[in-house]
Parts: sequence; C-alpha cells; structure tokens
Amino acid sequence: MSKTRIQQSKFLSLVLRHKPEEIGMQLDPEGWLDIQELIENANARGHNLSLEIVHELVAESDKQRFALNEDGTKIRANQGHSVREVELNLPVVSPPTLLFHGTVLDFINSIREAGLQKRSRNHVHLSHDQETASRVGMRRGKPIILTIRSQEMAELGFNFFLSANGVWLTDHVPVKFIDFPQD
Ligand code: HQG
Repeated sequence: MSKTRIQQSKFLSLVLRHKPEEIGMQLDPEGWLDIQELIENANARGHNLSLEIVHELVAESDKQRFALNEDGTKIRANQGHSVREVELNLPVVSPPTLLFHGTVLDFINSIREAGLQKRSRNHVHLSHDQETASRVGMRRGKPIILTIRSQEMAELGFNFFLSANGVWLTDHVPVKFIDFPQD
C-alpha cells in the first residue's frame, strides 16, 4: 500500500471506529456509514476520497479492517470501535480451547489485578494464534503473550464473538482464566 493509502486507511479507521464526528457524521446502531455521504463529508474537509479509493482500501487493508454491506452502499469497521453505542450484532461463537493476548510488561501488574479489560474499546481483543498476539503486543514494545483458557470461560457462560476479520472478542477476561508466562 502506498503512503497515501495507508494514511487514508488510518483516517477511515478513525472515522469508523472512534470519531465519526470528525466529518460531522454519526454511525448507525451497527456501525455503518453511507459511503457516498462519507466521501462527500470527508472531501468537504480536505480529503481526497472516491468510491474507487474506498473500494481499494477495503480490499487491500492488511487486516481486513472494513466491510461493505450487501448492496455495497455502506461501510463499517469490522472491530476495534471505541464509539460506545455501536453494537456489531455478531453471533456468539464457541471459541477454541485457548486464545492469546499480546500485551507489554507495563500492563502486567494491572492485568494480574483486574484481568483483561476493554479499556477504551468496546471489547477485549484476543488472537487465535501466538504469532498474531505477538504482533499486537509489539505495537507497544516487547510483546508478552498471555494464554486465555477460552473454552473453559465459554463453558461457564462467557460470550465470545468472532469479527469478520478473524479477531476474537469478549467483554472481560477474569484473572483466573489467564495463564501468564513463567507462571
Ligand atoms: C491492555 C489492533 C492494564 C491490553 C490489533 C492492551 C488488535 C490492560 C491495551 C486491536 C488491562 C488496550 C486491539 C488491565 C487490558 N490493565 N492494561 N487490566 N487489560 N490492558 O489497542 O488488544 O491495527 O485497545 O493488554 O491488531 O492491544 O487497530 O487493544 O495492551 O486487534 O486494526 O490495554 O488493535 O488492530 O489496547 O489491540 P487496545 P489491543 P488494528
């Protein structure tokens, strides 16, 4: 992806996950925005989007961050929202035995106390393999991989969701289901 497209992709993430008000818009209850309105509002504020560019951003996002609705008129982020009102309406799915979470040392003491919390986002994000978790943790420093006993959680009634781009989501992971390295 070119530098321009990466910047545009980050801008789309910002609008569709965190700050639709940046272009004077509001996400619908499931997180969708009308694509034509998004383009018009963004371009009125100095951006340079077109339908073609938006389609390219959707198709080429490395993590498949965005989805189009069935008739291609709307777009939403597949996960990662901090806009509290968005309800993705994902089905509850049985998770694998284990899932993984990549974080950094600075957060470990707090996670040992409170478990994994959503912080600013709408869900705790978990990865299906350690490599992916490692890449997530690496955004903040030397990654530390936590192992989550997800099947055990599901059996006890905790709900898990799988985003359209393969990220596992849940509301909270209590400490007792987390295996820390060196435990
Ligand atoms: C930490 C990227 C202290 C948690 C990735 C994490 C992911 C705590 C941070 C997606 C804590 C939240 C999400 C507690 C959790 N005390 N720290 N009790 N509980 N934390 O960015 O999972 O590129 O909101 O360990 O691929 O890092 O944006 O979540 O470090 O899928 O598409 O609080 O972001 O995707 O950070 O990453 P984040 P995350 P995109």
